[in-house]
Amino acid sequence: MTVAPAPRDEQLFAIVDRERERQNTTIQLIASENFTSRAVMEATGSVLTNKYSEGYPGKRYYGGNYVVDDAEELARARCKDLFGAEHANVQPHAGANANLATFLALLQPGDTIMGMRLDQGGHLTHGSPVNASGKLFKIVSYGVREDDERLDYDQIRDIARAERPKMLIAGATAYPRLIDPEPFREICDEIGALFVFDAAHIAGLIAGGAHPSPVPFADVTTFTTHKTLRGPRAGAIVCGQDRAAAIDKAVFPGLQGGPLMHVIAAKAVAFWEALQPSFKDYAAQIVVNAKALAAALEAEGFRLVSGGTDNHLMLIDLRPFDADLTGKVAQNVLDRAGITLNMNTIPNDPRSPFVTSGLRIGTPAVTTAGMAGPEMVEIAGLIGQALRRRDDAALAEVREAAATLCSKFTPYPE
Ligand code: DSN
Repeated sequence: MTVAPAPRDEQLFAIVDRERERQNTTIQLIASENFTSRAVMEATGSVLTNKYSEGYPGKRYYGGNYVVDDAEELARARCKDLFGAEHANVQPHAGANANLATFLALLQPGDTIMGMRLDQGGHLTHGSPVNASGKLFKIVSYGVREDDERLDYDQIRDIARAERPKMLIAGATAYPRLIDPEPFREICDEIGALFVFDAAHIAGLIAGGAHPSPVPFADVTTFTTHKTLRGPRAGAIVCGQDRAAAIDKAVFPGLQGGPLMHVIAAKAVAFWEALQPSFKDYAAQIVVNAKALAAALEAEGFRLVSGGTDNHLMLIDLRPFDADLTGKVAQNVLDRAGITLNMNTIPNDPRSPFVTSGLRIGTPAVTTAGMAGPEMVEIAGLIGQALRRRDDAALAEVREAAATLCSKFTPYPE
């Protein structure tokens, strides 16, 4: 007996079509998003989604893994090649899992972790009290210098000397400047701490040679594959052979169950794409575009946290532009104007994280779409226009201009 094919789920696929339309016709400026290639989506939507493969290549708990083993081996080999690492674990479902697995591999509950504070640009998984990291470990944190809103390595060293954490984490979600891995390594060597670099946001900039690689300096480097790296929504870990067994054991069976083989296959595709010479140009262009957008936003009257950017993102402090305009209102206004970005706290923000005084803006997706300098100036102008006027007529005008711009740089025309 054969099973009759199910009728197409029109309801769900109409939603997918609407989302593709949204991505094609509005400007995507969320710093942690990108447009993956068709090949990445093909792998993610492949028959590999059907396979259970708990374990690692050659050591699985189920039969029939001799094919998907090749996919995971390929992903691991390409990941090692891309980052110049001795070992890669490509199974983490997300950056958060990659971080938690790293902590479980190298620490005992109650040990002290030192990371960047969430409200200064850090990440939830670096010790926020509402996250498992903050519940399982003792957390001490560092932030940015008050005057120039940049990391101060002397200040980080002073805190580390006083607090003697077992692990020091570098990496951020809302820090627009270069993070130098070398001083972190020196601090860790001085106090005998482990050094973990969370490269979630900048993995693509590192892979493309636009930012220094932490891999030779860090004990463990974690990252996501879907931000600047432009792969599927997932995470990965690279480290030296000395940490390989502990990391692998912590990911499985320590934290996760069956790996998502279709996503691992898509990671293999993304690593291959990032190994192509053209990815270097892409990574460099992300930064060129970010600098152009930052300069144009300043010309529109916005204050940028730290005065600009060295990477793929910038933070606007809205207060000098309009003291009453919150990040929350600005995000909603821009959504209505066809410009997608997110509200974000700025360092020492007087407002709550649900309201905020800032906006985070990133260039990975618009760069993938093919936009460059002139488009960055146009986008800054549209943001300025929408946030200055905010009435229905103005937002309709901006939305139309955004759609016209996107029609020349459509990510998924087919
Ligand atoms: N949600 C990610 C970001 O937007 O930066 C971090 O996990």
